[in-house]
Amino acid sequence: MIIDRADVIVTSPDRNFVTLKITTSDGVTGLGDATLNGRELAVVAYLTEHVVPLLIGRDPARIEDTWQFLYRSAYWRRGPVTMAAIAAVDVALWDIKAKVAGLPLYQLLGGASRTGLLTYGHASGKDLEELFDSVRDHQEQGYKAIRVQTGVPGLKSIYGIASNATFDANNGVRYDHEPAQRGALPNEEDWDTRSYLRHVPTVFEAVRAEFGPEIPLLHDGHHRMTPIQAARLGKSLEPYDLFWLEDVTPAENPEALRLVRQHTTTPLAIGEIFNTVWDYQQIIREQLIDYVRSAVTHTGGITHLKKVLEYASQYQIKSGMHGPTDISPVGMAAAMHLGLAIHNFGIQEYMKHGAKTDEVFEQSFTFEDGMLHPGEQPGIGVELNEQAAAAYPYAQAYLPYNRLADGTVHDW
Ligand code: EZ4
Ligand code: CO
Repeated sequence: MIIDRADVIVTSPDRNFVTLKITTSDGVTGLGDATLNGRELAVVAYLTEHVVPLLIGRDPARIEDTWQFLYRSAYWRRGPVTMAAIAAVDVALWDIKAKVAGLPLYQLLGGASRTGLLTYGHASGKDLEELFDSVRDHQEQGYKAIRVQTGVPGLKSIYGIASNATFDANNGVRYDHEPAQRGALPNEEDWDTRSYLRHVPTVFEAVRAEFGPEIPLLHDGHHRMTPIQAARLGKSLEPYDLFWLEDVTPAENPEALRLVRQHTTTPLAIGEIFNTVWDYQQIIREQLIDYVRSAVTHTGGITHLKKVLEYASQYQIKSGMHGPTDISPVGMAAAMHLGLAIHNFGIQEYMKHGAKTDEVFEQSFTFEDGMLHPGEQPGIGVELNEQAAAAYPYAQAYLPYNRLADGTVHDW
């Protein structure tokens, strides 16, 4: 059996998705997610121009060898575009291997280590009233753990707040929240760290008073603070017992977390924009984090993320895989198989996709009582309805960016 063809399919049902479909000489197909939010077509070109020609004629069973070949033969290693492309190949080959074996992929990864995956959903609101409604709505949907993001007085538009206006093509489906916006230019948001640092602890105090001490609560700082500001935030949130505080400082400088760690016992999560084990090397070894945020889609696939998580397991660091709507159902399913199999699973981020996305990607995973399960279908359990996909052509979209009051560009 050899790889006969590989097609890169771009579709934009509720948002843009890039999917690699590998077909073998025996007619077995495998899917991989290569979606890089706001830079989708760079990965399409990387795959189409440089990777697909290398795949034709290869043995689809040689997953590790193909991974090493694509990573090392490029010479220009790492980076989000390269690693999303390699991830798509890797997951598609795992999908094929599991289909050939007639087993759901998690069985090939060691079998189930648990009955289902604890998830967290995204509650948000511009003020407390809206936020409380959103938390209640998530509890009604079954979520047992909830991320809390709110507006900050004085700031017009900030990260993490759901808005039905975000997506015109969304057909009334509320994404909590989808930050990428269709259009020719990125949206500008505003930011003020001092206002944020004053406001956030009051929000968590109110949420604990309303919803009690039991429910695991999470929060995303989205890379905006200096180490000393992040340390202060972690400390000021300690009374509210967060499950984690995410991305407190810009991820390029992992050493910044050392100072944060010295000042707070609030658990820390980072890594949604990391691509390789090298990005994690120091912060895992020095135990500067508690959760690894990488998605299968952005970290070289199952083959590589499994290595990151095995390394993390030596230090009691757990998985907290990235699962926003820009991870396609293919990427989500891959994450679920990996999460079900590994010992050091922590939590899985999960936001429901829109109805159009569910029409394009036929899924066998389930979400019940706040828990995800990848299902028992051979492979990863997702198939692409190519006819449906073709009805939604690529639409240019960008993530927003931030400016401070004086016009300076700030981390988003
Ligand atoms: O901004 O997925 O934790 N979740 C996040 C996301 C990211 C987007 C970027 O594509 O930080 O909302
Ligand atoms: Co995040």
